[in-house]
Amino acid sequence: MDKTLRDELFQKAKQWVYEAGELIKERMNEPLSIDTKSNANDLVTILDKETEKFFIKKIKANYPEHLVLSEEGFGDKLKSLDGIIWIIDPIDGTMNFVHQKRNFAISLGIYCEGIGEIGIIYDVMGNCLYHAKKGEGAYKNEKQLAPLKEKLVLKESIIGMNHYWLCENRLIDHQDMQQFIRTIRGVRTYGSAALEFAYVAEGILDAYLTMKLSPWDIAAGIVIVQEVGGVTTDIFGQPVNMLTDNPVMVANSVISEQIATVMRKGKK
Ligand code: 2AM
Ligand code: CA
Ligand code: CA
Ligand code: CA
Repeated sequence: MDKTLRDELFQKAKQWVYEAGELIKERMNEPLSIDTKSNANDLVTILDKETEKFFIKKIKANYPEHLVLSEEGFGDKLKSLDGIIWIIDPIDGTMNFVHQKRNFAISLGIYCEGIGEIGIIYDVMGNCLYHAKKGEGAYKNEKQLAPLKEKLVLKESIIGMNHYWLCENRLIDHQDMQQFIRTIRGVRTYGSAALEFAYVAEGILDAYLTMKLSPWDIAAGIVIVQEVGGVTTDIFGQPVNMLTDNPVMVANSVISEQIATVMRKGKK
Protein backbone atom coordinates (compact mmCIF):
# COMPACT_ATOMS: atom_id res chain seq x y z
CA MET A 1 0.00 0.00 0.00
CA ASP A 2 1.42 3.40 -0.86
CA LYS A 3 1.98 5.94 1.85
CA THR A 4 -0.62 8.42 0.61
CA LEU A 5 -3.41 5.86 0.84
CA ARG A 6 -2.12 4.59 4.20
CA ASP A 7 -2.12 8.11 5.62
CA GLU A 8 -5.61 8.81 4.31
CA LEU A 9 -7.03 5.56 5.69
CA PHE A 10 -5.34 6.20 9.03
CA GLN A 11 -6.84 9.70 9.37
CA LYS A 12 -10.32 8.41 8.57
CA ALA A 13 -9.99 5.37 10.82
CA LYS A 14 -8.73 7.43 13.75
CA GLN A 15 -11.58 9.91 13.40
CA TRP A 16 -14.17 7.12 13.29
CA VAL A 17 -12.61 5.40 16.30
CA TYR A 18 -12.89 8.61 18.34
CA GLU A 19 -16.50 9.09 17.16
CA ALA A 20 -17.33 5.48 18.06
CA GLY A 21 -15.79 6.05 21.49
CA GLU A 22 -18.07 9.05 22.01
CA LEU A 23 -21.13 7.01 20.98
CA ILE A 24 -20.19 4.31 23.48
CA LYS A 25 -19.67 6.83 26.29
CA GLU A 26 -22.98 8.58 25.55
CA ARG A 27 -24.97 5.37 25.79
CA MET A 28 -23.07 3.17 28.21
CA ASN A 29 -25.13 4.15 31.25
CA GLU A 30 -28.44 3.30 29.61
CA PRO A 31 -29.84 -0.05 30.74
CA LEU A 32 -28.14 -2.38 28.23
CA SER A 33 -29.59 -5.79 27.58
CA ILE A 34 -26.80 -8.33 27.88
CA ASP A 35 -26.86 -11.50 25.79
CA THR A 36 -24.54 -14.46 25.89
CA LYS A 37 -22.84 -16.13 22.93
CA SER A 38 -20.72 -19.33 23.13
CA ASN A 39 -21.14 -19.70 26.92
CA ALA A 40 -22.60 -17.97 29.98
CA ASN A 41 -19.53 -15.75 30.38
CA ASP A 42 -19.23 -14.80 26.70
CA LEU A 43 -21.16 -11.52 26.75
CA VAL A 44 -22.45 -9.16 24.08
CA THR A 45 -24.46 -5.93 24.35
CA ILE A 46 -26.37 -3.75 21.94
CA LEU A 47 -23.39 -1.37 21.94
CA ASP A 48 -21.00 -4.05 20.64
CA LYS A 49 -23.39 -4.48 17.71
CA GLU A 50 -24.22 -0.80 17.17
CA THR A 51 -20.56 0.19 17.24
CA GLU A 52 -19.69 -2.46 14.68
CA LYS A 53 -22.52 -1.25 12.44
CA PHE A 54 -21.28 2.34 12.81
CA PHE A 55 -17.88 1.37 11.41
CA ILE A 56 -19.29 -0.73 8.60
CA LYS A 57 -21.56 2.10 7.48
CA LYS A 58 -18.65 4.55 7.36
CA ILE A 59 -16.33 2.11 5.57
CA LYS A 60 -18.85 0.99 2.96
CA ALA A 61 -19.90 4.59 2.23
CA ASN A 62 -16.31 5.77 1.74
CA TYR A 63 -14.59 2.64 0.40
CA PRO A 64 -17.20 0.33 -1.16
CA GLU A 65 -14.50 -2.01 -2.49
CA HIS A 66 -12.94 -2.58 0.95
CA LEU A 67 -13.94 -5.61 3.04
CA VAL A 68 -14.69 -5.87 6.75
CA LEU A 69 -13.90 -8.73 9.12
CA SER A 70 -15.56 -8.08 12.47
CA GLU A 71 -16.70 -9.91 15.56
CA GLU A 72 -20.45 -9.43 15.69
CA GLY A 73 -21.19 -10.73 12.20
CA PHE A 74 -22.22 -7.59 10.29
CA GLY A 75 -19.10 -7.61 8.13
CA ASP A 76 -18.18 -9.70 5.10
CA LYS A 77 -17.68 -13.45 4.93
CA LEU A 78 -14.05 -13.76 3.92
CA LYS A 79 -12.39 -16.72 2.24
CA SER A 80 -9.03 -15.06 1.74
CA LEU A 81 -7.01 -12.02 2.77
CA ASP A 82 -7.02 -10.56 -0.75
CA GLY A 83 -7.70 -6.83 -1.07
CA ILE A 84 -8.01 -4.22 1.66
CA ILE A 85 -9.61 -5.57 4.82
CA TRP A 86 -10.67 -3.65 7.91
CA ILE A 87 -10.47 -6.03 10.88
CA ILE A 88 -12.54 -4.67 13.73
CA ASP A 89 -13.44 -5.51 17.27
CA PRO A 90 -15.99 -2.84 18.23
CA ILE A 91 -15.63 -3.50 21.97
CA ASP A 92 -12.75 -5.66 23.12
CA GLY A 93 -13.19 -6.59 26.76
CA THR A 94 -16.98 -6.76 26.82
CA MET A 95 -16.95 -8.38 30.25
CA ASN A 96 -15.00 -5.39 31.57
CA PHE A 97 -17.36 -3.06 29.74
CA VAL A 98 -20.39 -4.68 31.41
CA HIS A 99 -18.96 -5.18 34.91
CA GLN A 100 -16.45 -2.36 35.26
CA LYS A 101 -17.47 0.24 32.69
CA ARG A 102 -13.78 0.64 31.89
CA ASN A 103 -10.78 -1.38 30.70
CA PHE A 104 -12.26 -2.01 27.27
CA ALA A 105 -11.02 -0.92 23.86
CA ILE A 106 -11.90 -0.45 20.24
CA SER A 107 -9.51 -2.42 18.06
CA LEU A 108 -9.14 -1.64 14.37
CA GLY A 109 -6.56 -3.04 11.98
CA ILE A 110 -6.27 -2.42 8.25
CA TYR A 111 -4.61 -5.13 6.17
CA CYS A 112 -3.70 -5.07 2.49
CA GLU A 113 -3.11 -8.45 0.75
CA GLY A 114 -2.60 -10.00 4.19
CA ILE A 115 -0.08 -7.42 5.40
CA GLY A 116 -0.89 -5.27 8.42
CA GLU A 117 -0.67 -1.60 7.41
CA ILE A 118 -2.47 0.22 10.23
CA GLY A 119 -3.30 -0.63 13.84
CA ILE A 120 -5.40 1.43 16.23
CA ILE A 121 -6.31 0.42 19.78
CA TYR A 122 -8.37 2.93 21.73
CA ASP A 123 -8.79 2.63 25.48
CA VAL A 124 -12.08 4.51 25.53
CA MET A 125 -12.39 5.39 29.22
CA GLY A 126 -8.65 5.96 29.65
CA ASN A 127 -8.82 8.20 26.57
CA CYS A 128 -5.62 6.63 25.37
CA LEU A 129 -5.08 5.80 21.72
CA TYR A 130 -2.29 3.50 20.56
CA HIS A 131 -1.54 3.47 16.86
CA ALA A 132 0.98 2.36 14.30
CA LYS A 133 1.45 2.61 10.60
CA LYS A 134 3.68 -0.02 9.02
CA GLY A 135 7.28 1.15 8.97
CA GLU A 136 6.51 4.42 10.79
CA GLY A 137 6.75 3.46 14.45
CA ALA A 138 4.14 2.99 17.17
CA TYR A 139 2.58 5.73 19.26
CA LYS A 140 0.67 6.13 22.51
CA ASN A 141 -1.42 9.22 21.92
CA GLU A 142 1.12 11.42 20.10
CA LYS A 143 4.20 10.07 21.87
CA GLN A 144 6.35 7.54 20.03
CA LEU A 145 6.91 4.24 21.86
CA ALA A 146 10.51 3.16 22.37
CA PRO A 147 11.86 -0.08 20.87
CA LEU A 148 11.45 -2.96 23.35
CA LYS A 149 14.27 -3.66 25.79
CA GLU A 150 17.02 -5.93 24.53
CA LYS A 151 18.39 -6.93 27.92
CA LEU A 152 15.24 -8.56 29.26
CA VAL A 153 15.57 -11.93 31.01
CA LEU A 154 12.69 -14.33 31.42
CA LYS A 155 12.98 -14.47 35.21
CA GLU A 156 12.38 -10.71 35.41
CA SER A 157 9.44 -10.68 33.00
CA ILE A 158 5.79 -9.89 33.69
CA ILE A 159 3.41 -11.90 31.52
CA GLY A 160 -0.25 -11.28 30.75
CA MET A 161 -2.34 -14.42 31.03
CA ASN A 162 -5.59 -15.56 32.62
CA HIS A 163 -6.48 -18.20 35.17
CA TYR A 164 -7.43 -20.83 32.58
CA TRP A 165 -3.74 -21.64 32.05
CA LEU A 166 -3.54 -22.87 35.63
CA CYS A 167 -6.67 -25.02 35.37
CA GLU A 168 -6.74 -28.27 33.47
CA ASN A 169 -7.08 -27.39 29.79
CA ARG A 170 -6.88 -28.87 26.29
CA LEU A 171 -3.66 -27.21 25.18
CA ILE A 172 -0.94 -27.34 27.81
CA ASP A 173 -0.26 -29.44 30.88
CA HIS A 174 -1.43 -27.12 33.66
CA GLN A 175 1.19 -28.40 36.09
CA ASP A 176 3.89 -27.40 33.61
CA MET A 177 2.25 -23.96 33.50
CA GLN A 178 2.28 -23.74 37.29
CA GLN A 179 6.01 -24.54 37.20
CA PHE A 180 6.55 -21.95 34.50
CA ILE A 181 4.91 -19.06 36.34
CA ARG A 182 7.15 -19.72 39.33
CA THR A 183 10.12 -18.95 37.09
CA ILE A 184 8.93 -15.48 36.03
CA ARG A 185 8.47 -12.28 38.00
CA GLY A 186 4.70 -11.93 37.80
CA VAL A 187 1.42 -12.38 35.99
CA ARG A 188 -1.29 -9.84 35.12
CA THR A 189 -4.81 -10.33 33.76
CA TYR A 190 -6.46 -7.32 32.12
CA GLY A 191 -9.38 -8.93 30.25
CA SER A 192 -8.89 -7.10 26.96
CA ALA A 193 -6.62 -8.80 24.45
CA ALA A 194 -6.21 -5.57 22.50
CA LEU A 195 -5.06 -3.66 25.57
CA GLU A 196 -2.69 -6.48 26.50
CA PHE A 197 -1.10 -6.18 23.04
CA ALA A 198 -0.82 -2.43 23.58
CA TYR A 199 0.84 -3.01 26.96
CA VAL A 200 3.38 -5.35 25.38
CA ALA A 201 4.11 -2.63 22.81
CA GLU A 202 4.48 -0.12 25.61
CA GLY A 203 6.87 -2.47 27.45
CA ILE A 204 4.77 -2.66 30.64
CA LEU A 205 4.04 -6.34 29.91
CA ASP A 206 6.84 -8.45 28.47
CA ALA A 207 4.52 -11.00 26.89
CA TYR A 208 0.86 -11.97 26.68
CA LEU A 209 -0.31 -15.56 26.29
CA THR A 210 -3.82 -16.57 25.38
CA MET A 211 -5.46 -19.85 24.41
CA LYS A 212 -7.86 -18.73 21.75
CA LEU A 213 -8.20 -15.40 20.00
CA SER A 214 -9.86 -14.36 16.77
CA PRO A 215 -8.39 -12.12 14.06
CA TRP A 216 -10.24 -9.02 15.34
CA ASP A 217 -8.68 -9.45 18.80
CA ILE A 218 -5.14 -9.25 17.41
CA ALA A 219 -5.14 -7.47 14.02
CA ALA A 220 -4.40 -3.98 15.32
CA GLY A 221 -2.10 -5.19 18.07
CA ILE A 222 0.12 -7.14 15.68
CA VAL A 223 0.89 -3.98 13.71
CA ILE A 224 1.55 -1.88 16.81
CA VAL A 225 3.76 -4.47 18.51
CA GLN A 226 5.74 -5.12 15.33
CA GLU A 227 6.73 -1.45 15.16
CA VAL A 228 8.59 -1.70 18.49
CA GLY A 229 10.25 -5.01 17.61
CA GLY A 230 7.81 -7.36 19.35
CA VAL A 231 6.67 -10.60 17.77
CA THR A 232 3.28 -12.27 17.48
CA THR A 233 3.07 -16.03 16.88
CA ASP A 234 0.94 -18.88 18.11
CA ILE A 235 2.03 -20.14 21.54
CA PHE A 236 4.37 -22.68 19.94
CA GLY A 237 6.20 -20.08 17.88
CA GLN A 238 4.40 -20.70 14.57
CA PRO A 239 2.79 -17.94 12.45
CA VAL A 240 -0.81 -16.99 13.29
CA ASN A 241 -3.51 -17.39 10.65
CA MET A 242 -5.63 -14.25 10.21
CA LEU A 243 -8.65 -16.18 8.95
CA THR A 244 -9.07 -18.46 11.99
CA ASP A 245 -8.80 -18.58 15.78
CA ASN A 246 -5.31 -19.13 17.19
CA PRO A 247 -3.67 -19.69 20.58
CA VAL A 248 -1.60 -16.50 20.63
CA MET A 249 1.66 -15.30 22.10
CA VAL A 250 2.86 -11.73 21.72
CA ALA A 251 6.17 -10.93 23.31
CA ASN A 252 9.40 -9.06 23.47
CA SER A 253 11.51 -10.89 20.87
CA VAL A 254 14.19 -11.66 23.49
CA ILE A 255 11.87 -14.02 25.41
CA SER A 256 9.46 -15.12 22.68
CA GLU A 257 11.45 -18.20 21.64
CA GLN A 258 12.14 -19.16 25.27
CA ILE A 259 8.41 -19.13 26.06
CA ALA A 260 7.63 -21.10 22.89
CA THR A 261 10.11 -23.75 24.00
CA VAL A 262 8.33 -24.08 27.35
CA MET A 263 4.96 -24.33 25.58
CA ARG A 264 6.20 -27.01 23.18
CA LYS A 265 7.40 -29.03 26.18
CA GLY A 266 4.04 -28.75 27.94
CA LYS A 267 1.98 -29.34 24.80
CA LYS A 268 -0.70 -32.01 25.19
P1 2AM B 1 -14.17 -9.72 23.63
O1 2AM B 1 -14.37 -8.98 24.88
O2 2AM B 1 -14.16 -8.87 22.41
O3 2AM B 1 -15.08 -10.90 23.47
C1 2AM B 1 -10.92 -11.72 27.49
O4 2AM B 1 -9.93 -12.34 28.20
C2 2AM B 1 -10.36 -11.41 26.12
O5 2AM B 1 -10.52 -12.55 25.28
C3 2AM B 1 -11.10 -10.29 25.44
O6 2AM B 1 -10.19 -9.62 24.60
C4 2AM B 1 -12.16 -11.02 24.69
O7 2AM B 1 -12.66 -10.30 23.60
C5 2AM B 1 -11.39 -12.23 24.21
N1 2AM B 1 -12.21 -13.36 23.83
C6 2AM B 1 -12.06 -14.04 22.67
N2 2AM B 1 -12.95 -15.03 22.59
C7 2AM B 1 -13.69 -15.00 23.71
C8 2AM B 1 -14.78 -15.79 24.22
N3 2AM B 1 -15.30 -16.82 23.54
N4 2AM B 1 -15.31 -15.46 25.41
C9 2AM B 1 -14.81 -14.42 26.09
N5 2AM B 1 -13.77 -13.66 25.68
C10 2AM B 1 -13.22 -13.94 24.49
CA1 CA C 1 -17.00 -11.05 22.35
CA1 CA D 1 -12.17 -9.25 21.38
CA1 CA E 1 -15.56 -7.74 21.09
